[in-house]
Amino acid sequence: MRPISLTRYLIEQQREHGHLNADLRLLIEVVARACKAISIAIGKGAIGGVLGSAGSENVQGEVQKKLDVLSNEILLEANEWGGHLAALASEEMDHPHAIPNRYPKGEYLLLFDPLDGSSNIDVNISVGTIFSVLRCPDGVAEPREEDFLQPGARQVAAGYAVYGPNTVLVLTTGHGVASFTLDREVGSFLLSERQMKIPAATREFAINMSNMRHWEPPMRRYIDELLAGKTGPRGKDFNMRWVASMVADVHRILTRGGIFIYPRDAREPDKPGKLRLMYEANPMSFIVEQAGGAATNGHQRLLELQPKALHERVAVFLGSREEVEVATRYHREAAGA
Ligand code: AHM
Ligand code: MG
Repeated sequence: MRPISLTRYLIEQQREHGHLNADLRLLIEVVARACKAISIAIGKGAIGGVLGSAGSENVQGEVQKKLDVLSNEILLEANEWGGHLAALASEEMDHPHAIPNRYPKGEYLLLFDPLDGSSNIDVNISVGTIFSVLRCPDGVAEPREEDFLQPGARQVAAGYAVYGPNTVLVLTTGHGVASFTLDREVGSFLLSERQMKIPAATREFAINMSNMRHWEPPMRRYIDELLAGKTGPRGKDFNMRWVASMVADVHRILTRGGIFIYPRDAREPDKPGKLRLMYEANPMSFIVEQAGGAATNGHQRLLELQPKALHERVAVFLGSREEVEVATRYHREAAGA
């Protein structure tokens, strides 16, 4: 069978299901094209002069890598002029970015983490780009921060690119999850899986165990029970994986199941987690739910949370439904809910 390109897939979705309009299709194609450019830059590594620190800090006080800055610029430049966006926001920028007046404006808001897992760049381990698409509220011509603060359930599309041994784009527009692999010679993303599904049960978990001493009691209880294996309360052995690139960990879960957890912990008591609600948790939750999995903050469905700030952090439990349910139940019980 002839391969199906991302363009053809999107046009067929538009024709068959009518849930994609021309602007949303353009937006997805523009983001995919930017991901190709990022993939090429990453692929050059040391010989492209792209490794190492940029010598700057982002709004979260994290040191930016050269590739964080470059990926952000690639996504900005690609998305400014097409007329499909009302505004965009990035994990690497303090405030929303307005579309310059010389370009037409569209009805969508785009949010992205341009390069997720950046601690892995210099050691040649998979990193990724995560994006989320919302509709600009009616009647808003100059979107401000509050216009972005919509619950994840209102996303109209979300996706990620994982830059690993191959570059894969995973996409949902609310009708299941499809994946595309970059054909480097042809330069296009080709459909590799039409409907990704996360198995409900799993024997694999992903968490940074070095933070265990900072965890809350229900978190410890859940992991202690997994570690107890066959002779423990769960009655089966579990395996552990932690790439420290959320995109790569989530991609493994979409491929073969598992639970990914970045819980709240006592290191920074005023922050409810490490990962960002708008740039990481919401798009990944939308994808995971569309693939039959579940996603919570330990208490509530992530997609129902009302965001309070653009760079808000949140605890994340996502992946195979049965495990997310057990971990969430333990947290709810501990809270007396
Ligand atoms: P980043 O967006 O600054 O790269 O941070 C997010 C990353 C996730 O990809 C990953 O799951 C997590 O941070 C790893 O954190 P840790 O180094 O604490 O294990
Ligand atoms: Mg990130």
